[in-house]
Amino acid sequence: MTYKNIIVEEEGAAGASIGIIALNRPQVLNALNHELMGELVSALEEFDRKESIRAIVLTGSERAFAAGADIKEMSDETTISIMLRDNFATWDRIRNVKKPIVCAVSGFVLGGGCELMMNCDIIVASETTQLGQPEINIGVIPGAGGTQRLTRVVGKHKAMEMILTGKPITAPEALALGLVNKVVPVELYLEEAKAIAREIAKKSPVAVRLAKESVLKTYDAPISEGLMFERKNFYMLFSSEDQKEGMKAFLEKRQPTFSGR
Ligand code: CO8
Repeated sequence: MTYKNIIVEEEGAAGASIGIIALNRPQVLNALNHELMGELVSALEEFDRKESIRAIVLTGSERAFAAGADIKEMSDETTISIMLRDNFATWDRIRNVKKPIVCAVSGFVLGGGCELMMNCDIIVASETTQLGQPEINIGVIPGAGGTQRLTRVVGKHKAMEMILTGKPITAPEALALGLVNKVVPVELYLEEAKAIAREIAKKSPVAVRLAKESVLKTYDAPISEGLMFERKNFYMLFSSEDQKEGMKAFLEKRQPTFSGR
């Protein structure tokens, strides 16, 4: 299949290859629009079906893994339009990928970008990575699992700080919090992620599949309720003047004035 917003490759020995997907919208720092998300899920599911692929690497560019959901595309949504569009159905399909996904991040890992990263299984970050949930700066909240997954990984107080101030953290801070597995120099982060994927590719694919499924079972079982709760609140914010003002101000490159309505 040919894709417009991602680059898809396979590497390695026949029968035990790894699949590599790179997000590729450099002009907007890999902002996640509907088209990119659709392509990403198709590519992930294609690798999941293909027997010779044993592990998947998901990456972006050195400057940005992804700077979040596409604010331009989202800015005019209403509560009803965004709910009916149900983009999260696409995100839910990422959760159902059976093969391990090693995420190689660098540069900006923000908003939906951070949430996408947290859907992966093992994370390698470059030293230049900045990770955060800055949605509060544009009058909304994380909508693709950020309030739930970040809290589980880093704990309540750090999650509160990140989500309520919108300030990003550095790669070494993320490592200390257990949000990423490894931090390596920028020229090595993709290679390191591929090395981990190749290591997994040598194991029994059945054992790998059941191991991933088992870890996610404990991790995901009670999360579904939290995800629905967060989703409703995210939709509700598209009725607010602050969401309109926050996203408009971003697109007009000015500071927002929030009214609290
Ligand atoms: N959406 C759309 N365009 C973006 C985004 C984005 N998230 N981020 C950057 N861009 C665009 C900029 O508008 C700019 O475009 P142009 O050149 O046409 O003006 C280009 O990318 C380069 O960006 P900057 O000039 O701003 O680059 P800087 O290096 O000065 O700044 C930053 C980089 C700090 C990353 C800055 O771009 C920024 O703050 N971006 C927005 C970050 C953000 O708020 N992310 C959260 C978005 S909301 C979200 O993710 C909710 C997820 C919920 C799930 C939704 C599923 C539907």
